[in-house]
Amino acid sequence: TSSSSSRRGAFIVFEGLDRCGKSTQVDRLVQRLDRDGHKARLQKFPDRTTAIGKMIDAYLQSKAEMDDHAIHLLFAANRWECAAAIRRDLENGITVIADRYAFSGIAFSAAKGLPFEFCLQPDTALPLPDITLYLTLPPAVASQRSAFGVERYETVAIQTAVREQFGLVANEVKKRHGDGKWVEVSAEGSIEEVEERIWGLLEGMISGGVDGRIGELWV
Ligand code: Z5A
Ligand code: MG
Repeated sequence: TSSSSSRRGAFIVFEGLDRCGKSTQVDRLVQRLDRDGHKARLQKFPDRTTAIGKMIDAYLQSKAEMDDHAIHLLFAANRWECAAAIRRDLENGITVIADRYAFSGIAFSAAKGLPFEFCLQPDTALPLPDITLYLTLPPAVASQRSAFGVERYETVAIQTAVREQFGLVANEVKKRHGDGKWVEVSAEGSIEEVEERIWGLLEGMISGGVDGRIGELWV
């Protein structure tokens, strides 16, 4: 019989286009788990608090220019500097919920024209999410939610190119790690409706914990 101590926390990633509601849903999920007395931690990517994160923040706000390859590597480096803490928390039974991850990194850089294989490489062997929820929203609904912000990438043309690349990223995840690792979830409806839809998908994995070692991305 598998004792509960052999089970680790689940690593759950939220991805999706701009304004589909990732941060809203991630916050609500962490609050729900806190209320239930379940140990959970939110990890935002980019993590703008680190030294590398501050460089990324300046780039996103167009306060700094950067070569496309260089900023791609910085986004990946920003994940690597958080990787050991994610692994440690999972092993200690803490559920880690990430707001964006390597898949955003690949989709945005590939949308700018960098070779797909180059984009995959720097995140190789990062902790593998147990599940990635890809929130989907028809562009017409997204445009009603709120105006685009002022950050780089927040235009219709870029978001359209990024959506296409997310499709290729999804195929790659399914091919290398199995169909269950990437799940599309409709982000249409009220915040509460989307929250319940997400909870239905995650409840078992979170409350039961996960068996087995933490995988490595693309390996
Ligand atoms: N980027 C990259 O290039 N490479 C990388 O490796 C990584 C990221 C990790 C910053 O990301 C940029 O970095 C991003 C990708 C790139 N560029 N773009 N685009 P970020 O995560 O910091 O971006 P953000 O500023 O948090 O925005 P967001 O993530 O795009 O939005 P969101 O989190 O998905 O949506 P939200 O903030 O939860 O909701 C948006 C609005 O809709 C808000 O007013 C909500 O109250 C409202 N909302 C939410 N849900 C609903 C429902 N159900 N109904 C109605 N209204 C709703
Ligand atoms: Mg967000």
